Amino acid sequence: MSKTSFSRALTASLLGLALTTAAKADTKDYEFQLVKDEAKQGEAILDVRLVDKRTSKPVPNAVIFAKRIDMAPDSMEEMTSKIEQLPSLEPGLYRFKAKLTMAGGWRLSLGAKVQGETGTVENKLVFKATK
Ligand SMILES: [Cu+2]
Repeated sequence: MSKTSFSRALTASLLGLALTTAAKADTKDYEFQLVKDEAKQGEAILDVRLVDKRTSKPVPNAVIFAKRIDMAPDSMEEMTSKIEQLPSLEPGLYRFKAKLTMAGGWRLSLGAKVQGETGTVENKLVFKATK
């Protein structure tokens, strides 16, 4: 192989690699992030953003199929509470109403389907309930 055809082959394979990477989004490219990592004890509204980590852009219209709240950060994984999803007020922002029955560390676990992606996004978010 001559030097030019080698470099041409290399360029072609790198280009192919770049195209495959760009076309294939993974659910690992998405992440839920809490807007605030503190909430008042009692009835609380939790705002969570879903972002595409590659672009930092918000991701709207994800379907949240699993949600759970518990006190795992304070070694009370069995201490769960009620949580319900509220209508979104802003694209890419997901709202939940939860009853934080005790001050301390809480964990919000979410499972979601993103439009156009196979697989699921699953994140565990930790925050604090204050008195
Ligand atoms: Cu507790």
